[in-house]
Amino acid sequence: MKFVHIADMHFDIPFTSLNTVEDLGEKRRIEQRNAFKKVIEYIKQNNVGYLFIAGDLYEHDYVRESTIEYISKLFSQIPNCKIFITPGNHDPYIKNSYYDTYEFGDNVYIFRNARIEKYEDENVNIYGMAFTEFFMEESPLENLTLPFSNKPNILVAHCDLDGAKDKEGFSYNPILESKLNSLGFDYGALGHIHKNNLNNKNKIYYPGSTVALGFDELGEHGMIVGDITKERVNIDFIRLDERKFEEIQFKVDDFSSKEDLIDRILNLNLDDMNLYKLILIGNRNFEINTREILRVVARENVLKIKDCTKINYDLEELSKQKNLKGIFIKEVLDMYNKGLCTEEEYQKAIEIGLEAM
Ligand SMILES: [Mn+2]
Repeated sequence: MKFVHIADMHFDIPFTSLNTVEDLGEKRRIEQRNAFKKVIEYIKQNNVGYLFIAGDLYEHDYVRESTIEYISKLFSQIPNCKIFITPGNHDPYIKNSYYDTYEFGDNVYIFRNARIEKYEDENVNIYGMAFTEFFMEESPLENLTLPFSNKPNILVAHCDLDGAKDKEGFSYNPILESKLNSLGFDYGALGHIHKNNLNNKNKIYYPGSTVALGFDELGEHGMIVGDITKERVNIDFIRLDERKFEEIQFKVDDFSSKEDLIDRILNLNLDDMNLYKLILIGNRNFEINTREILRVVARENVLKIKDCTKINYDLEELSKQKNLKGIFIKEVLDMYNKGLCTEEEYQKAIEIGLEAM
């Protein structure tokens, strides 16, 4: 049986991190739609019987009805494909959500319960659950048992795996891979983690977000396509997002002025389709103002510059000098040693001071 597995599309997300470039957020929302169209095209052309959407299909707080209509229309173009949706923490099944109020077609099955439910047909058993609020701390999987079946058992769920946590330290619907294996799932169609884990040995996969949402989602994004029997599962990854977010590190040691650095960035060989964040490293010989550089460079696809450089002065040595520079450095160094400023602040202060002298 053939299937497609996607997750974390986040339709209508505002893309606030892309606001530095005019209309880029809107372009990305169009690209989300294009990626989704490709999913539907693939299903049509390959007679795929099942589409698993493992949560965060849309952003509850931002999604518009017109977008839901757009999604639903595309669903109706693949009437022979059964579509299973397990709402996630960004699109929970709650009262007055579109999952609650909108009438999707007959081929769309939405899991509506925080406990595990089973859908069974002649080919497969599909187990799924919904986020019914924006955060779920405990997984209903803990108490699940699977009866023996000759058909593949598939789990579709939005969850954290093996103790993964978000930046704030929260685990969403946490489950253990070993638990899924011991229960006897033949495929885990997961969502929530935006980076794919295609080398997983245990048939438990995240496809990653369908299109990258920002610079914390580097590399290729798309969908998993698979073919499963009780004995084996073969999967492939198909890229859907034509853009990539990329980081480029470069050392500033050899540049003697801001102008040198800007010239170098202007001549960087970049792929027009990708979006770039430049990370400056090494020892700098001049003050770096990333905002100013970004403005002067004005390359459409260079969105961010992060300054991780250190100043190129031997401060200990300079602070021993019996002149204005020495006294100044010693003062600032003392403040830093007393904890009155951060390392970055003290470096900036010295740099600006020394340049002024
Ligand atoms: Mn997500």
